[in-house]
Amino acid sequence: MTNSLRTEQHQLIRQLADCIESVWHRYLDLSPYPLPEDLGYVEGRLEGEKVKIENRCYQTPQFRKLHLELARVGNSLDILHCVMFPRPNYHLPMFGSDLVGGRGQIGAAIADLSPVSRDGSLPPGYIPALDALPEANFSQPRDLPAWGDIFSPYCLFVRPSGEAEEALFLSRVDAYLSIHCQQAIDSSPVSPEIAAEIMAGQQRYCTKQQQNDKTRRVLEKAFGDEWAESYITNVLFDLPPS
Ligand code: BLA
Repeated sequence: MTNSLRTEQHQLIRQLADCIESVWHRYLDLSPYPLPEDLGYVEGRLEGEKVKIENRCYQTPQFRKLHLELARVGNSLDILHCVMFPRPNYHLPMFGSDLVGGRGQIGAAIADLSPVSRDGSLPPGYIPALDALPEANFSQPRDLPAWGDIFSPYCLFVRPSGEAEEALFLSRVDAYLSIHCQQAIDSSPVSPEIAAEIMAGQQRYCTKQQQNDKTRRVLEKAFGDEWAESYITNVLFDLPPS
C-alpha cells in the first residue's frame, strides 16, 4: 500500500497512523496478513463523492491481525480505524481506535484497551501501567453509545479542541500502544479453557462494534448494503476461525 491517502488527511490522522506503525515496528515481529479478496485498496462513491479506503494489515506471534485503515469520503470526511486482534490463546485486551473528522476538525477521537475476560477486567499488568500515566483532561468529552459497554474505564472518547488537545490525545494513545505491545511480548499462552473464555470476549467485542450504525451508514451509502455487511463482518470486526 502506498501512503497516498495519509498525506491528504487531517494532521491528527496522519500523526496517529505514523505513531501506530512506528510502535508496531519497534516492539513486534511483523509478518504480512493477507486480506480477503485483495481489499487492500477500495474505491466507491457516496452521494457523488469518491470514497477511498486504504488498508494495512500484519500478524505477529501474539496478534492474529493488526489492522490499520485510512478512509476518505470526498473532501469532507477523513477516517482512521485501527484494531489489534490478539490470538485468543493470549490473555490480551483489544486495542481499538477510531478518528472521524471533516473540514479541518476531528469530531470523534476514540481509543481504548478493551477487556475480553469473563469478569470484564484488564490483565493485571495493565492496571499499574495505565494508572501511572499523567492525567489527561479534555474540554469536550463525548458520551459513549449504548453498545459502548465493551470499553474499559481507560477509554478516551473526545472531540479534541485545538492543537494542544490533539497532541495530548496522540501522546496518550502512543502510551496505550507501547504498554500494550510491551505486555504482549512479555505474555505467555494460556490454557485452552481460558482461551475459550477470551474467544467469547472477542466475539462479544466484535458483535457490539458491528452495531455501530454510523460506520455502517457510510459504508452502505458508498458501496451498497451487502458489501457493507460483508466488509464489517469479514474485514473490520471478523473473528478467528475456531
Ligand atoms: C463514530 N464512526 C463514527 C462516526 C462515523 C464513523 C461517521 C460518527 C462520528 C461522530 O459521531 O462524530 C465511521 N468509522 C467509520 C467508518 C469506518 C470507521 C466508515 O472506522 C471504517 C471504514 N469504531 C471503530 C473502532 C472503535 C470505534 C475500532 O471502528 C473504537 C475502538 C468507535 N466510532 C466509534 C464510536 C463512535 C464512532 C464509539 C461514536 C458512535 C456514536 O456516537 O453513536
